[in-house]
Amino acid sequence: MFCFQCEQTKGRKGCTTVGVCGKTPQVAHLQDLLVYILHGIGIYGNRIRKFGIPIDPSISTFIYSALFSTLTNVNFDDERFSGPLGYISEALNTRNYLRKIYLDECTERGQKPEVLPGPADYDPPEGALGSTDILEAEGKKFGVKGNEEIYGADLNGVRQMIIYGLKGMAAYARHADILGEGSVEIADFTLDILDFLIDGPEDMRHDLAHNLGLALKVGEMNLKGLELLDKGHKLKFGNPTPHEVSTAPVPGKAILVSGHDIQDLHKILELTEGTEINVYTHGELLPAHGYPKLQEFKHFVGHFGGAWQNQKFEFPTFPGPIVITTNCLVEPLKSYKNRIFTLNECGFSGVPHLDINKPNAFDPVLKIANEMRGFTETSAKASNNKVLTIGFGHDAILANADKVIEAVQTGGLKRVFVVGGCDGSENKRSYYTSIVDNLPKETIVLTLGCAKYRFNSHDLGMLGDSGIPRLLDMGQCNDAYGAVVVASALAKAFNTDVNSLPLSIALSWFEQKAVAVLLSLLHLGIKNIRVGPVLPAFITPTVLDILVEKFNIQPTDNRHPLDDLHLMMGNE
Ligand code: FSO
Ligand code: SF4
Repeated sequence: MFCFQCEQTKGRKGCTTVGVCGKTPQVAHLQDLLVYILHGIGIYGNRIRKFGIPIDPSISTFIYSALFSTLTNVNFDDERFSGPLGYISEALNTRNYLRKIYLDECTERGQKPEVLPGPADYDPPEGALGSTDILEAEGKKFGVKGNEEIYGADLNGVRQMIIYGLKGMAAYARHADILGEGSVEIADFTLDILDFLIDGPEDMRHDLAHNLGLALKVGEMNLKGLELLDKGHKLKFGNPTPHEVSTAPVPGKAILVSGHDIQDLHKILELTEGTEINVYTHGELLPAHGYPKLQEFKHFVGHFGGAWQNQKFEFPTFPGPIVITTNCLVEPLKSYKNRIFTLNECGFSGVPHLDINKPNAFDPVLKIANEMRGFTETSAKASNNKVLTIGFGHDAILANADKVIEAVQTGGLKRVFVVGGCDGSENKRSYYTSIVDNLPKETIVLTLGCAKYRFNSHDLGMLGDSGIPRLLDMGQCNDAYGAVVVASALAKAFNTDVNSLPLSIALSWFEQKAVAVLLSLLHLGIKNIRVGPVLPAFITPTVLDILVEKFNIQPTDNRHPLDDLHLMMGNE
């Protein structure tokens, strides 16, 4: 196996024997095979689309879902890829379905079908479907390293960045889709790019600048997806408002819900309403407490735990079943493997996978919740009790725009910081905490994503007498869209561009959604972004030089946060 798609990749080069995340070589090869076949779907889908034949939205839903399943910390279950009803089998069926439409249309038009490359006609050997061993062996043919031989390290790195950005974009598009906010433009773009990477004109495929441009285009499409997701959340669950969330458990039976999917959480709240079971959020679901529709549930009582990487310490102490709606999932310990469940694209061998939209599918979770003691008076009292203030979406912040503008004009607000993204276990991530903890009092911080757990309980107080808290939790990593809206609104108010605002961004990255968000920011032309804790292994020194020259990207690796803070405060 060779995988270098996330920040924690082994030795900053690539995971080659087993993933640092726990991904097995089997799953890594199956995922490589799946992505290869998805290119075949792109090749035919793109041609059909260009014929003017509408493509059923279920095709893009499947592509997003399949790409999502290959993100870091999502699906570790080989059978979900290789099984008779697994992703690979469905990808082949989808590719064959589109191939038939293409060939039929060529016949109809009296046109000779094109001779198309690899994944357009690839078929695994007879009897392979359902066999992890055979499909794994097939996947070995289509890994990252093979591409490197063809394209060289620099170009291959950019091509992989396009794929990883596409994976992140697909994850967000999938969330938006579920909320009824699908986009034909994003779906078409996905087909186009999957097609281009294999069958685009050779000179363009080998052109570094062209590929960098495509990576920014992924960022542009991702931004559209984030906007749709923001819209979908608001239409369905109301506009987030500032809200205090308790981490003090309530005595009684309990279910913990983790991941990003607010729709699933809402469903779980409906399924548990009227029972004696309380529902808690974990990880990236904390922001769900800010939505009015979810606040209506009396048994939606609080939040438990911190960022994803602490699961193994925190989950054993949660006295009820745990439901993982999306990433980040890490290998469950024995102590809670019998009470953890996955939904959607998530999976882990031996962990029950549920479709909560099917009648009674959620019963096993309810059963365990009822059988377990839940929080007792004593265990509730012994817990780490904090109050976290959340719900500062872009509308809530812009409702105070006049105060922010006044504070800038009077010198009460010297700089706005955006510090957020993903968390992880490396010590180097304390960079972000140091930045936040040492900010001058004439600053505010917008934060989002699970990176905020490093400082979201720190008391930064208020911005002078403006009534605005200095630490504003905008929500999930996808709410990076909100930060863009706020920055654009401020730029407009001050009749300038985002790069001329007193604004600094420090992005903490971990997986492919963060790659997509970074590409979105670069697509907007935003400069001077700090990125850490270490740079992606797929960005070579040559490509980094280009990004530094164009965007003045600043790796935080080996930088002292206080030196950086000094620079960010206008001393660059
Ligand atoms: Fe974090 Fe995980 Fe939200 Fe990521 S929980 S690391 S960028 O999946 O998506 O911020
Ligand atoms: Fe390694 Fe990250 Fe790939 Fe897992 S997802 S195998 S940790 S590079």
